[in-house]
Amino acid sequence: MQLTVAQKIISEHLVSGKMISGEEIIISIDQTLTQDATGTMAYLEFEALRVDRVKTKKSVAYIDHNTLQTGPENADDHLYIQTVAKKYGIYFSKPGNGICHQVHLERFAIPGQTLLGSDSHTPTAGGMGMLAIGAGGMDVAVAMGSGEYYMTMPKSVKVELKGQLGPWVSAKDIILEILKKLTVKGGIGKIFEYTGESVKELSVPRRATITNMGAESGALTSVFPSDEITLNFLKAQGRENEFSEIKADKGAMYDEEIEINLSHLEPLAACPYSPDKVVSVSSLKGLKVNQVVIGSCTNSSYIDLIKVAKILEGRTIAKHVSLVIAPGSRQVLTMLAQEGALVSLIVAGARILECACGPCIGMGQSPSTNGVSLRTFNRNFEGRSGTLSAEVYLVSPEVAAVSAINGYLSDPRDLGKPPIVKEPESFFVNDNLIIPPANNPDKVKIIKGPNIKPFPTGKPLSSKIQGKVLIKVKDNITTDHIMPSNAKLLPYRSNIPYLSNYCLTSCDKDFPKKAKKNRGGFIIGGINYGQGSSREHAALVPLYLGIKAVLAKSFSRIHKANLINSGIMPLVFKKSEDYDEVEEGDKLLIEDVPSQVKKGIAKVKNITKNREYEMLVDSTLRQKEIIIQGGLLNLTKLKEDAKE
Ligand code: MIC
Ligand code: SF4
Repeated sequence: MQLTVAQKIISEHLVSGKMISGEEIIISIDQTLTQDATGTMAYLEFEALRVDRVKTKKSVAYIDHNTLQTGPENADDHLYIQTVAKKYGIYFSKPGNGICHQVHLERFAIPGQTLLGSDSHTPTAGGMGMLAIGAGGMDVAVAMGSGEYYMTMPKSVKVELKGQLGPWVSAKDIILEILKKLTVKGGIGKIFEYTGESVKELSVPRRATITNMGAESGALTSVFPSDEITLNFLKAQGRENEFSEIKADKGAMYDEEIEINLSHLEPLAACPYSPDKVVSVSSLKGLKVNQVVIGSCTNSSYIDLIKVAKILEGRTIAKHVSLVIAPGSRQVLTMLAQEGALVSLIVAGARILECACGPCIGMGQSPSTNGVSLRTFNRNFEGRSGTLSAEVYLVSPEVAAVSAINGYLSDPRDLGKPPIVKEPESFFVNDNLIIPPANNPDKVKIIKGPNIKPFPTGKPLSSKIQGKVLIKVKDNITTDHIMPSNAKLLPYRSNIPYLSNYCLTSCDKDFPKKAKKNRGGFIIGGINYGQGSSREHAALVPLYLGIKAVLAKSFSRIHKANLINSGIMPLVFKKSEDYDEVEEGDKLLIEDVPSQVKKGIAKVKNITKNREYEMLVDSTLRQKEIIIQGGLLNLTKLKEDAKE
């Protein structure tokens, strides 16, 4: 049988199930990654599983999100993660070493292997021919403990790349074009597989820009073949022995096909407040910008920043612009320094930040009130920058650099010929900030600071559930709405009671008060509820507030899994008119809950309006079992107890 790249990797890792789209399968997981903002919770959950050592080939814990350290909380989390990593067999990437996805691509990603990461941009490693999937912390904890992951077999979409990119048009414009076509929900249940004559024109970091931001379409993941380009990158990283070739078979079958002619593309920008609100840069030409930020796991590789340095060389940024640059890894920063490019950046007026997520997750550098900020990132959701009224546009590093010089959004093609830049033949390799696990785990003591609070766990489903509708929200609500992340809140990622005071406050500032007063209730959502981040806090915090179910038109993949893993029911409106009818304050009642969940259809009574809604429990058999037991941890413990 002829297979696609993803089908080849899945078939080699298939533990059980049939490779038919929509079917639940179990795959073995070779590698996991965590970052610190989701990692503390993931490791608390891992500890609760009572496993001695991770079962994966390689697990890595990164510190990259929470690096501002305005109090002891961040550093306490780092210490907890470092000690857990040492004890349980996990490599630890110290703060300053770089953003998890960039460092993973450089030092750990292996073609043909599987990677599960507690961050939605884990698909970055798909640029290396890996099957790399983002998930909630609990799923990653279970994968570390068992070496396995349950998932729904996706549909495969062939993305055929043809033609050549024009001058000043980049990999970022390819993925922006795809998002424009498909929107932020167009990838749900799918995997994008890149093929075509132009794939060979894209280096691994450029491929990784595309697979990274493919996450914004809601796709399970995106993958490139592993070919001579992959081999060259691995050679340059001193890891050629980890190469293997993986290409789709001729005649492999895809469920859908898209064709992108690269020569038709132009520089693009995503407008506030969604990565799919894409227009041409030329149509926005002249928009005055206050801030330009270059960095994030999408666009902070060596090739991106060396290009920026060449553009800025000998020039000065506009008087009213603040230019901020956060290199993706210490490897990138060191090479910029060695080659003198760092001097060009500094002299032009750039503010250099440490190698971390930084402004991408609102950890500093919030724009001014109503400020216009151009960013090379992947997300521009409302408020994510830390300034609610700021307007964030997502662009390529080329557009960002040229606009920083001009002070207004500029089409770089007006500048004449682009600088010539090449991928290096060898990267600077120094892994001294990656700490291997201990050989004598029994001697390692885990250190938990006072801000690390126990996480809430769900209760097995009771037969009757009732409560009020506490909030009704619109389509495409992101996890940034549900559980905001910024410099003030990120230090509390291991403190659910504290975070609960901010849940959904950007939609209704009184939501936490209402939830506490009513001892929980229901949330009503529109289409694609919970898109964006993998943070399971967006489920654990509602659980803490007593939320019993979220009734929505549809859910994003990771958030839905996080709700189920915490024991909250995600229910889907069978008729969208019912969404229109239900209002905040309505009293809802669900009876015979466990048996309705098993059947897959739940009748929800709206007592206030004297109406009944049919809701789908659109979940696999295993997920239904998890809901009935009140969360994945309860189910896992139950199964373990049954074994003993
Ligand atoms: C993000 O880009 O939104 C984050 C911050 O990396 C999240 C993870 C988190 O919330 O900690 C993600 O993408 O999963
Ligand atoms: Fe970090 Fe931003 Fe990438 Fe998320 S999207 S991992 S916050 S750099």
